[in-house]
Amino acid sequence: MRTVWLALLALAGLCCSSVIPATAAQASSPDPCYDEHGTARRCIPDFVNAAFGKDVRASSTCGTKGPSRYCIRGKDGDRSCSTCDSSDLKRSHPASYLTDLNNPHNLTCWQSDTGVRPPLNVSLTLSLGKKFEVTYVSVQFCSRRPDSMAIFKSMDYGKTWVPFQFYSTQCRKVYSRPNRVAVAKQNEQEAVCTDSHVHGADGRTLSGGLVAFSTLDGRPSAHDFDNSPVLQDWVTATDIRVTFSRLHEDDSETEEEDEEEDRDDSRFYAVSDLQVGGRCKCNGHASRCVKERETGALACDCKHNTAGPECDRCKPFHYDRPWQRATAREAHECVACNCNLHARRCRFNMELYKLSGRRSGGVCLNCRHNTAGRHCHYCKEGFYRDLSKPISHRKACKACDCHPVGAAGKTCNQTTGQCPCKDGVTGVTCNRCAKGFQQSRSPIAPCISTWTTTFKHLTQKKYRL
Ligand SMILES: [Ca+2]
Repeated sequence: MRTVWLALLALAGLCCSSVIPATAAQASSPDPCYDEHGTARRCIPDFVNAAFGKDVRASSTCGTKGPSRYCIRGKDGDRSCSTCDSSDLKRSHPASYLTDLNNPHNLTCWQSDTGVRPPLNVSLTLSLGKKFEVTYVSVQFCSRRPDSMAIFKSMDYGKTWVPFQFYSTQCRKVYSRPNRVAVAKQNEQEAVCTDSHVHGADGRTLSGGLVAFSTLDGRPSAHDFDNSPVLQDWVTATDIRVTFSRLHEDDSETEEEDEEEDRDDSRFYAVSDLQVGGRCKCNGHASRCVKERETGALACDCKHNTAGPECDRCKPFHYDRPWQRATAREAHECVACNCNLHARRCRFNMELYKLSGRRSGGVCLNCRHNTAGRHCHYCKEGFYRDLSKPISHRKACKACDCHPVGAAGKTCNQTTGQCPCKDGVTGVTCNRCAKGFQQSRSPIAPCISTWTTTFKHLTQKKYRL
């Protein structure tokens, strides 16, 4: 198990940056988010040590309030003492040593404060700058492993924290949790407590300074991660915090003969490397994360018509189907609304999407060029289709121009453009009298039958007679 971890850590150590520079070579290489036919497919950023080079906030660091003495016990049992001083580079143990390049031949270690009353509760807080999907968190100690420590994560940039994992020889006493409880399907998002950092599977006491927490280890849905929103959420973090709550108890037992002050000198935590192995979270829609030019913030280089820091929504005008995370089988790219080039905005409608058999749910907004409809696919009232032009043409819809007096309304036939004419009126726009009719002065009946007028004249004559 440990060998696997070491191999994993070594691998993560190789790729020491979470940002891959956009070089000319990369720009010309095929985009991993599309196959050779240009079809969208899932893509994910490289696996990195997301902690590398990032700032870590330590609640306690030795030598920051002036030089302080500390002692360590060697393998032969001898104590050797030194001074920690933050103003002296050779004697300082700053938090930046937690995430610098980890060279096994020249370990650089952060150290918590020593002194008469050293703090026993010490925390290390690391901001990843954006959401990551964390595979493991590892802590490599320079001192002995602490008796009790916990790993927390935040998904909202440090506003709220939830536990990832507890380690203690006294889980109930220190963290009020049972020791080594198996994770069931119902509580996959729960942190467990274990003494495995001290006691190996065979009951042996573990030596060496590495404590590594694998986020998916022992979680039932891990093999079906693609279809487990619970675990996708569980591994997501923007910040990581490691807290040490208890030193290793053996220290005090073996040092009973030492003076009180000497004991305090050796009561501190020291860590050479804090790693957060994982991938920049882009929901399968980006193959890399880049620093935004304006803000300097880390963000996914979103493809598949997605947008947002984690490609967690569809980009504007691509709301024809709902946003979805990509899976190994389906890229779930966002699709543009079909507005026949007449609208720049659209919205998603779930009812229409369901009615279409989950194919299309986009509704165009503010159709221009006198068009109307969900897809701006017909002419608005008072206009008709010019069939000599395609519907996407700017002049696909012509004004009806119905005659204000001759027509009975302003709306014409959508395909022929024929306006509704009053009795005796004719023409596409109802602008002239039909055969056998002549113009009158009445706006109600602008054309009257010539026969009627003759008859009227005759009768009038009759009456006069
Ligand atoms: Ca280091």
